[in-house]
Amino acid sequence: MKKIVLLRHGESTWNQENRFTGWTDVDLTPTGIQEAQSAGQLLREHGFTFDIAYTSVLKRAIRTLWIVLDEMDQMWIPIEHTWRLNERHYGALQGLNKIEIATQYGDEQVLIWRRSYDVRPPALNIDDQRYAGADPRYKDLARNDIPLTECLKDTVTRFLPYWNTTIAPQIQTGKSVIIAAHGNSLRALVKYLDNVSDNDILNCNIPTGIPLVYELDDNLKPIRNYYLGNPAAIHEAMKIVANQGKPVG
Ligand code: DG2
Repeated sequence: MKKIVLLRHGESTWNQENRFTGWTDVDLTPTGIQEAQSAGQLLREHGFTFDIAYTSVLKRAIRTLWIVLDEMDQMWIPIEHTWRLNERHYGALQGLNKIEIATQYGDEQVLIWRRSYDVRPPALNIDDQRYAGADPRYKDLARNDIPLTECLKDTVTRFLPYWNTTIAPQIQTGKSVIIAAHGNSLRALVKYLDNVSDNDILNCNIPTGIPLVYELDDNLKPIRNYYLGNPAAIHEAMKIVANQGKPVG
């Protein structure tokens, strides 16, 4: 039996401000740092050790991974960064407040933009300052690979080749893997691993900073998955994520 750990970064400044983040490179809040520390402690207490780590090129995920590995005294393991694990690109919504957008467009529309499988949020214009084309970390990408917006399906399409060619073979050879990434790039992986239907993935909300363990058979088919930590607190954390796009009152 093989085990992998998926971890959404700890709370970011834009999670705290309830803004659509996507490819914007915001950092962790003090709460996010604490969440990452607790995740590392939990993993250590449960006897996890890792051979290799994968993360995005966004600092909220990278820093979370550093903190976790520091808590585990495993900072020496190789870390691979890939844009393919970046958060789903939120297009022209990036930077906007989720509640304000829900007040303007209705919470149904926001739910569709946040959680539907194949509906893209409004796209950025190529001359928008938020367009990632001029960012040096993406300089080797083909222009078509730099998104103007993405739905979850697009995120699955860009992430799966990396899973198939890079991460899965490492797991197959017996390496113990942690993936520190984002709410929606991890939903893309969960959808693939568990073969979740396009409809059911709407209800999947991944909380910040709580390790999600997958036990896999030799063909990397899931046997079971579970979060580490207090079930009531985890349930509450998922509810908080789900409600981020709902107007108050
Ligand atoms: C959040 C997810 O991404 O937001 O892009 O706003 O995981 O990097 O904080 P993350 C964002 P929701 O899809 O849950 O609204």
